Amino acid sequence: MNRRRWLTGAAAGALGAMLTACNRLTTNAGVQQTLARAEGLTRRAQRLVVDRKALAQEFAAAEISRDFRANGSISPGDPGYRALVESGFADWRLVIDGLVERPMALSLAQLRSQPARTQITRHDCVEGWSAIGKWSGARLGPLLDKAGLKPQARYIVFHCADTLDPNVSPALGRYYESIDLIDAYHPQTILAYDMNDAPLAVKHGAPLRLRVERQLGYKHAKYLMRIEAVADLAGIGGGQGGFWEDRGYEWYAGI
Ligand SMILES: Nc1nc2c(c(=O)[nH]1)N[C@H]1C(S)=C(S)[C@@H](COP(=O)(O)O)O[C@H]1N2
Ligand SMILES: [Mo]
Repeated sequence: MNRRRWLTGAAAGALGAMLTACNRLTTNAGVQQTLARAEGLTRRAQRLVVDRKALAQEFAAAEISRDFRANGSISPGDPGYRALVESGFADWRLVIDGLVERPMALSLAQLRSQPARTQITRHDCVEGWSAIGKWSGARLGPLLDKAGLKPQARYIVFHCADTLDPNVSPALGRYYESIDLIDAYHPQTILAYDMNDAPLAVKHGAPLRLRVERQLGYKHAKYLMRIEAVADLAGIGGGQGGFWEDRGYEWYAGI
């Protein structure tokens, strides 16, 4: 039976592999019969989601890196951000808007009183380095439930304060990222305000950064200002779902 092979493809998480496996499946007469049954479809769809819901590995306190490298923007010069740093982020608010029933603007104190999670995880950057850190933050899922996603919402976009590429228009030069709802509701997806038991340092994205532990480093947007629920990613930045995606990186950077 090809079911085992199909599952191997799903576990690999590579869309290409899955599509290949699916094509192999749909040309098999026996499997075609199974697929014709709604139950079979549901089980396969479920299997896909279950794989995406698996937890990233967590580590012991003793394994936390002594020197967690900072990368990309480490001291944004954007005047709006500088002003926020000067005031100790007193005036900073996280806006949650777009396709939500109840748009919100949350202070750091309000975020700290939301359902939270602490986790020690490994950050993997495509540039070839990794580091283990301890992160505490508000779980994104419950926050989105509070805002009330509209049925058309399919992606969550993270708008950041920093301009990483000053040589293009602000819309293209500012950092941003996006994830789908499976990752948004993943239990380890948090808006982190603490790193290694201390408030997030500027170089690591103060006052708030995303941790989306099943994906590579560039998805973990720092300097969060606004979270927007959208139906599609066209029309945001360069349209590919993120600053680096607009420059050729994969949108789904699963690990
Ligand atoms: N706003 C913003 N977020 C960002 C970046 C950035 O330049 N700006 N760099 C990304 C990359 S490539 C990595 S590896 C991590 C680095 O996080 P760190 O500085 O805490 O190590 O942040 C990601 N998020
Ligand atoms: Mo990175």
